Amino acid sequence: MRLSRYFMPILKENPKEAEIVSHRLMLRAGMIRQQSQGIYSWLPLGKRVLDKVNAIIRDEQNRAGAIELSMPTLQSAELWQESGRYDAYGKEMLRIKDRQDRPMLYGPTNEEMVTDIFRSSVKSYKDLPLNLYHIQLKFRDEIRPRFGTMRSREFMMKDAYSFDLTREAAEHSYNKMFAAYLRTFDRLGLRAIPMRADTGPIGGKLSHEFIILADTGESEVFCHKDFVDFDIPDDRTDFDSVEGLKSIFDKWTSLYAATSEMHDEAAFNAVPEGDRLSARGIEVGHIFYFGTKYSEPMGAKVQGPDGKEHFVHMGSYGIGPTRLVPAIIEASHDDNGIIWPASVAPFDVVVINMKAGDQACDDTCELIYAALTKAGKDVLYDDTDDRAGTKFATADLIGVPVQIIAGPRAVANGEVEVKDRKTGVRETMTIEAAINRFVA
Ligand code: P5A
Repeated sequence: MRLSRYFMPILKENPKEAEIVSHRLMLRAGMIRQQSQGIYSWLPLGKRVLDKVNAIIRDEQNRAGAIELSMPTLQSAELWQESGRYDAYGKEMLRIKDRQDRPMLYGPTNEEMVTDIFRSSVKSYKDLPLNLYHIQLKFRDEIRPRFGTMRSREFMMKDAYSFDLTREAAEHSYNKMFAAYLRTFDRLGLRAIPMRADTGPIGGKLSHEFIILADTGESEVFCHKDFVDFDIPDDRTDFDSVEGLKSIFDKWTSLYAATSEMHDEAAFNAVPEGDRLSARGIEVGHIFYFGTKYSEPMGAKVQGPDGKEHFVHMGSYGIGPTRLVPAIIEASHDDNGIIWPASVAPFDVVVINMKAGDQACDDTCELIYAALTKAGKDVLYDDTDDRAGTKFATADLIGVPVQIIAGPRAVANGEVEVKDRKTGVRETMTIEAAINRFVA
């Protein structure tokens, strides 16, 4: 992508409305734009990051056996009247009437709709287990939308829904998502700790919030500090192994970890003082087991091996991609801007032409740009005629992991500078060596 032809509206000044660093940097880097309170457009740079986050989420959902579909954002009120949540959900639900005066709503979550899909076509235990998910926009009329896309009214969610014949089978489905979440957040460069949490309007008695420790987090959390160094299930994890997944779940729930709503002061005080971590955190995911809460009132049942009908046991599993992007920034930035983990960076490398219009600089940059693009890298080429200082500041602000800098003096020697955004270390090397770093 040539910067001269891209759309990346950088802000020079710090936006006054932004209270936390991720919101400030997302606005300054031209990643998002607020359209109305708590409702955002994702501009091209932001969209690239969001897409990469979603690709990792999708990959790990698929690995764990979940199957992707797509459900609508607008839902009929009737389904919610069946489950009893239409009245219970309260003011957070945006209620709409269509031209026939039929009550509709912009979905805050999809338990009812997916239960309706399930009951219409699954009739036998032989079709279980089943886990259906999608990545889709939701709307919650939050009383205090804030911090940009961290807590917005319209936001994206990956929501998965599992169906099983028995409670034991449903626990295995829960453990699959539990392990998939640990892997997902790790691949996003984050350390997320599962904590016992309040189930709120989704319901049920068992749930875990996945929390990233951050001073700017909205949740108050308490946990054993060993969680910070626990091993993540690797890519040989067998998602069909009941014992294997149970042992991952048992290990990751063996020590104290709870959000403030579920906090048990006495149990926390039993943790040796030096091991106690009391901090603030960002909830980036939340998984639930709620048994037959929706299947019973909505009549979602299957025939079991005993020939009898059984209401299915369900769970639901949410991740917030539009919250994850600012959460990653909260965890990874410096005074100059964002530092993206390579897995979600909007571009793999930025090529900076320090003297656009100078033949040697132009030729060198074009050569590098073409070679890296051909190698399948996402390359941003700063071919604008801005001052070198402005270009460096922009490259640091948008946080691309590697910068290749081509200035007249180095280029005259057949060389460029390669800068690592995270460490700030700069190395001079031949043009060929710079290319080979990515191609080899
Ligand atoms: C689980 C999937 C649910 O809605 N139903 C379907 C269950 N869970 S949840 O905890 O309420 O939300 C899941 C995740 O969505 C993100 N999230 C938000 N992100 C940005 N702005 C918001 N207002 C917002 N509300 C929820 C969080 O990451 C949450 O863990």
